[in-house]
Amino acid sequence: MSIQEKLEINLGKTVASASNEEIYRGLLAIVQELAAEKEHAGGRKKLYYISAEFLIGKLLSNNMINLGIYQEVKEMLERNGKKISEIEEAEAEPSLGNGGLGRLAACFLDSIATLGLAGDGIGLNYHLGLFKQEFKNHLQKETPNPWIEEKSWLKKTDVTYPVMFKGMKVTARMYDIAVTGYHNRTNTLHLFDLDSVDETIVGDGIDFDKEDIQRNLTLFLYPDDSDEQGRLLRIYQQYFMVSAGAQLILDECMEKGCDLHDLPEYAVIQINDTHPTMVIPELIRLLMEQGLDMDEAVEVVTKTCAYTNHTILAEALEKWPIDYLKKVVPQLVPIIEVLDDRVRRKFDDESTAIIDRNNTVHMAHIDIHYGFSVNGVAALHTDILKSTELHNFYKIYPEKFNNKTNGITFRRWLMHCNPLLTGFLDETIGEGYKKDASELEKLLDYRHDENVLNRLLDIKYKNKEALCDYLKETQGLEISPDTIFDIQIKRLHEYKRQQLNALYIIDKYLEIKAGKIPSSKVTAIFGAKAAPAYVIAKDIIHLILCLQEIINNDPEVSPYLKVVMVENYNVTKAEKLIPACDISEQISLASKEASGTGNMKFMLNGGVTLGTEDGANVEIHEAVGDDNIFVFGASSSEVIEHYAKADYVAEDYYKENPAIKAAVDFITSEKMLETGCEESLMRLKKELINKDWFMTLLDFEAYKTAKEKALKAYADRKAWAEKMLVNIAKAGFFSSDRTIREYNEDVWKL
Ligand code: 26Q
Repeated sequence: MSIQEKLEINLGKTVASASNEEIYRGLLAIVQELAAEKEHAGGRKKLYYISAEFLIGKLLSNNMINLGIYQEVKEMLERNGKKISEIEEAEAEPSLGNGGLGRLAACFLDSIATLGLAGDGIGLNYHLGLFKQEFKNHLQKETPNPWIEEKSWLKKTDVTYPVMFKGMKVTARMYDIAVTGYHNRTNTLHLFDLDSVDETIVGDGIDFDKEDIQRNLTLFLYPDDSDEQGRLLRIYQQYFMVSAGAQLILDECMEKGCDLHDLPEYAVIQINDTHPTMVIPELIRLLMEQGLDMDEAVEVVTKTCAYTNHTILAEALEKWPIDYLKKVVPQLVPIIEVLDDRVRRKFDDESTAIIDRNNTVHMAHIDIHYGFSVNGVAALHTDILKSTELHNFYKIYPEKFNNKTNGITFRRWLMHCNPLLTGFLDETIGEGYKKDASELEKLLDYRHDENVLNRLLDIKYKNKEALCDYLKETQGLEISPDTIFDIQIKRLHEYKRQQLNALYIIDKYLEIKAGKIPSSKVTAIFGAKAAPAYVIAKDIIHLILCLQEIINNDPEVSPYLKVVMVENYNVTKAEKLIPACDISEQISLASKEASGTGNMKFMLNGGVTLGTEDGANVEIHEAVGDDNIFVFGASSSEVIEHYAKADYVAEDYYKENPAIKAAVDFITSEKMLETGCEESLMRLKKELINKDWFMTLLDFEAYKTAKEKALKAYADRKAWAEKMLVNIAKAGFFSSDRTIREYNEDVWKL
């Protein structure tokens, strides 16, 4: 039976007469059926990727690509007067993640299934994803972001587990989402939920009663943790996830005939950052319930668990007062105390203790002592962990430390989001690169082929036109594909330095106002959500929105410079922005961005990086060579030294560099105050002059010079196209298939 026939039976009407929503739901059912028919990856040992976030994004088109029916469906829809892009609109995006860490988990699931490895995800079924962002009066406003509909990718199962909290027992129910591999098997993402969760308790914006655990436990991804109730709720969520997850893992292993002493031969658990760390004491507890003694249980768990670190930012390393754990999960406290005691007896080093002198539990320390592998997510990041942040642990356990440079799935970030480039690559170098990404290097044979270079420019132009149409339709913005698309899209954080980009824009604006006409036309595009309680991050959004208002409406400036802040940046928007990018902004303060993965997505789509030597930018630089990237700024070792000596004084840069002073002063100029909020803009200006913890002003001159160089290089269209080509050709290393192969060879050994 053809897909059209199947769909029409399902719909009870013709495709031509069905609405987009009906077609979406019909295709959803067909895809779910096809995915269920696929074999699951087998074998004795299985990987469990446990993560508080899986930022999977919309699934329809990706699943159809992976199942090999995308083209057939697309053509069938066209014959019936429908567009696949309009059907996609009917799907709600599951935004079950904040940013990089959650998206990485989703790319990994895709690659694990594609490589045919037995590996499932374990997480939480948040009813509301990361908040929806709206702009009102040039400010971010947060509203609930529901994604679960009557018909969705979630399959409710009969599998339930009891989870004990202090004075309260709840029942975790498992929901499953099929994870399709590209032309391969299907794995599963298990998301745990509580039947009693109640969406009606959400009040104004994203406010809700934080103490009503029965009704709020899986309501939101990361509730605001600026108060104690929010932080306690986070512990409830984490324990709920790991307790149910641990019970599932033990059940599956026992079903395969595992004697629990041999658990490491049946299961390996990858702990995605510290959020699932309680799985370690919980497994120890469960194994002891099954009759193992403490020594055996600790040994078995240590051989089963591996930990990935995603940050060196002190404020993001989770530490919980032991009293919080006593209030929520008292059963784990004696176990954590024994784990701490053992470490203290063995190593006379306060810095590696689990419970510190203030009675605070360092979650990462549990992972490092009681896991067999510790990895960073890019070469530089792992080096910094070894030499600085986790140096005292590295001295104890050098054999545990390893690097796994992040990667991205080419199915979503090339084949799905950029069909024009994909078709062109198929024609030019064959389709082998879809299974073996290193084959992209075949493109290097064409680096001087004018035909090929022109085709690349043409594809980029078409993608820019499509983005223009989209922004016009969704936000009423008028931008031109004949300008340079300079894009910075990522979570809003001071260390990522969107404010540096904004200062450059102010500088350019002031130059134009002073009569210096630029030789290139630029559209500066941003997309970012700020954590609801992160005040300075919200101030930076406010600054950018005010600049958008002022600059785009200034007839002297707007022919040369426009500013766009994309509303509600998410995976779906990223898929539209990335193929249209000329210059990829990766300008974090060196040493602070563990890896970055957006940098890889841009590169793969022919965007040229303007970046610091940070995270995976370092490896991108090595791959493409000096001529095909624009690097600038203080090095990570210089930055680390500034912190060590505490010798960076932002005010000196402000006073001594007239361009910096003018740009910073503009933040609170009359012009800005006509549009923006004085309190917010004053606070931001003061922060830049008096603190500037992430050293924005330090790199301003170098950034300006590098950006001018990039803009100038863009004018030589042929030379620029060659840079695009080299970036695409060298992107193979950044396929998550490569990353997953490395995890499997070095860590999981499936
Ligand atoms: C911690 C404590 C309390 C509340 C929240 C958190 C929290 C939540 C989310 C801490 C960290 C995160 C997310 C971190 C993250 O996304 N890190 C990014 O991971 C990517 C994948 O490895 C890297 O590419 C990025 O460089 C890194 O910033």
